[in-house]
Amino acid sequence: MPKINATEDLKLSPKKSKTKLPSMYKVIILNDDYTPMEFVVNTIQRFFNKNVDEATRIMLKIHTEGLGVCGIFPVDIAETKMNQVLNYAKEHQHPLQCIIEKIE
Ligand code: TYC
Repeated sequence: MPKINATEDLKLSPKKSKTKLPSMYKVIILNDDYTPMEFVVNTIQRFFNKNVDEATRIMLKIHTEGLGVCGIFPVDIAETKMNQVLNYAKEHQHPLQCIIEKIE
């Protein structure tokens, strides 16, 4: 049957939520040949609130696989964590690298 009132479709369509979730970013630490393992464990504990066992597991993953995810955060927090790691490494004259990557 033809529609008499076209606005009826709008009324019946389900409401779309306008509040969208923030994009999330992985904070990733990279392996290198020079930074001591103990310093990496200490860094992960300090900035990502991990205990020594969790931090050691992540450090060993980075050491064997080349990189490891230390946490997932909204962009401003992810950038802050990345900069904290980079500054801390620089202060201690280690070449430790940290990046962020958007989760698609
Ligand atoms: N590969 C380093 C070493 O053998 C240890 C290391 C682990 C360095 C993790 C960086 O993100 C890193 N001393």
